[in-house]
Amino acid sequence: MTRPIVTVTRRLPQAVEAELREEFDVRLNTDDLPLDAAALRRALESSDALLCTVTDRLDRATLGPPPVRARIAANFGVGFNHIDLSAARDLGLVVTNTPGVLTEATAELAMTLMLMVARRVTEGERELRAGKWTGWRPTHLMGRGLGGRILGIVGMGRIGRSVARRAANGLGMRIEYFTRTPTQEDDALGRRCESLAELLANADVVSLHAPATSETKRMIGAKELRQMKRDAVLINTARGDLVDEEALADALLEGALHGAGLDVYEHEPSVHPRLLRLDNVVLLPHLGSATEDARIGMGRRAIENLRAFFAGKEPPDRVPGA
Ligand code: 8YV
Repeated sequence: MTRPIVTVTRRLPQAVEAELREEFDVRLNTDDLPLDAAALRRALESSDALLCTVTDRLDRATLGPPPVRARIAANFGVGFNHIDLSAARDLGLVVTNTPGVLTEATAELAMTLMLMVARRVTEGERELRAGKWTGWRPTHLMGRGLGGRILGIVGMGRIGRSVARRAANGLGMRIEYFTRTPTQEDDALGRRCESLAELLANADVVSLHAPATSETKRMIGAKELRQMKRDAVLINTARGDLVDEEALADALLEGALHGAGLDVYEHEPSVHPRLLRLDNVVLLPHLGSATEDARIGMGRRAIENLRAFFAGKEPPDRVPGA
């Protein structure tokens, strides 16, 4: 029996590539360089499935006109804003993602960023490595403690809730949240705000956990940054599209915020040059799900989706709308 051809657009953890080989005719990207539009289109035309990632821009131009051979794009990751779902639907391409398996890893990274910004960790490390540390002194790099402060969570999905629990139980923070579809479970985790403005005005730390959609694009701009407390911290481990980076650089430069911690950017892998020059922002290279457990879990979840699809079943994580 011929096995489905699966083009895997980036290197995956070894265990995942080995498992894929057991069931599929796998085409690996041994160089691990991102595929451009032409290479993605060739993959769509010559394979039965794509196992793709956030670095694959599957927009209408690339998905293009039918026919293609591929019938499913199994995304390695939970966010799918790099895939034009309506173009995928027009092409008859099923799209799946990998929810659940990266919740803990991403929540941990949001906590890491919160502490790094509040306690000025990277400023201290840079100073020490540059040989500029002159020794202990009472006024050296004083940051902000997080215990008892208000954490404002934007978007109470799996990751937002996990951050709420960690911040409340681990750091003793008080939780407020703003979300479009609140549940009773959310009420047990914190106080619901009626508007984003209310949350921004109350929170000492604002952490973004909303998906990138046309409604959430640049939801944090100049106006929203002005609504935040002057000594607040902004954390973004969701998607760069949510924040107007130019406006954030202005706010950080003017001292309108204590600081920011970013793991995602509007134009990855480019980072706004003005952010790169600021000391009160911690910048990480999209590491949210970068633990071995999460990345292997994501790979296995993508395989489960492919397996179900080619067995003629409904894939467990089919993205609605595609
Ligand atoms: C992934 C992510 O590493 O899952 C997501 O949405 O943002 C990341 O944690 C990335 O998307 C891989 O495709």
